[in-house]
Amino acid sequence: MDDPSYPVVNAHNEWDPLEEIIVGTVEGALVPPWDVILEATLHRQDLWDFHKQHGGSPWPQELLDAAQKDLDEFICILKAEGVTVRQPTPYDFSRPFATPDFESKSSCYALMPRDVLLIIGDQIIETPMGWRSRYHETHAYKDLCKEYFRAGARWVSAPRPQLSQESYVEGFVAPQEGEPMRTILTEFEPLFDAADAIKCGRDLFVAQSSCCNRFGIDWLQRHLGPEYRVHEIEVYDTHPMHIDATFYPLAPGKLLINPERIQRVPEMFGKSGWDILVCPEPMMPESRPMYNCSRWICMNVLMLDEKRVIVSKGEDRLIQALKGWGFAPIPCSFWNFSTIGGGFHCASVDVRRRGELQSYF
Ligand code: ABU
Repeated sequence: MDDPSYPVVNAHNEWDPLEEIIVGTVEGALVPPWDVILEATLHRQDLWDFHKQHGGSPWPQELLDAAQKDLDEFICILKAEGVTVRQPTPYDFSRPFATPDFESKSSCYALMPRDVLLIIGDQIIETPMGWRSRYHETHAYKDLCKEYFRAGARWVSAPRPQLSQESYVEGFVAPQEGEPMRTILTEFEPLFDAADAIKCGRDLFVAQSSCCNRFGIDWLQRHLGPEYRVHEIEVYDTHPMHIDATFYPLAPGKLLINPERIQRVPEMFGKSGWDILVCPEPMMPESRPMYNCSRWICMNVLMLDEKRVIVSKGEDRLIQALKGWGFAPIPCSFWNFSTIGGGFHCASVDVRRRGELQSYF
């Protein structure tokens, strides 16, 4: 950073020029231990058995090696594009733990900082995550948070959830395709992952999911105060988890949407002249096992500025579409990382983008 007077943490949207980012790590990653919430998040039921059998153990080495190779390429591109890359502190995720309300065989990983830390302006918010096995995941980021705090950032934690049985709908069964949308969370306490929200200056867009309830959205709005408007987006997803493969403002006036999950774009976009960019059908083969997300993870790109966008190699339809929409795509191999984790947006959290808080509506 050239200018020492500039905030060390500063992120108001998804597209201001990116200067510093935290990228997750494959090191120590474990298969998430089986928990009721996995039934609500995993799109493919045939993968439940894998989690039931291997949950709490390291991912097979060949999957980890392949994911590491993708992550190395991602980091290499970021650095070559002038972005400072930070990574979490190594943490032993294998230790079992218990609270008065639940027990977990282990933690999971620090693959996806986007879920754990919500950065709004100069503020880092540790989020009240809904997965019991991710309860202590924030520990892998504490060193970075302390460093950013000492350098001037604000740093808070949302109310620590209890994640007792009262947080989850008893006997929950995820809807079949075409059935009305429902989610596993009750309104017992505020819950959300950082990736359930997406930033667009003074406006934030959030969708209820298997990690985010209405109470969490209300908490976020009240915490951020009247400077911000938190909008709940209606999505259709039988296994909803996060908004960043569903509804993604890529640049001023350009909103990328998942055509299967978004039936109605809020009027404010049309009224303000935004282009609605419909994500083409993913190209990842359907046969590829996806242990943590869906093929729509192709939408989970990362903007380096209003033009440059890191996008998965192999997603040629999306790459062509992005070019046609005026972007400059930078392809990076990522299907192997996505197999056990998520996309570029999931695998990172932008710490500093050069820009000011403004309204785009
Ligand atoms: N951030 C993860 C998105 C998961 C999915 O929609 O496939």
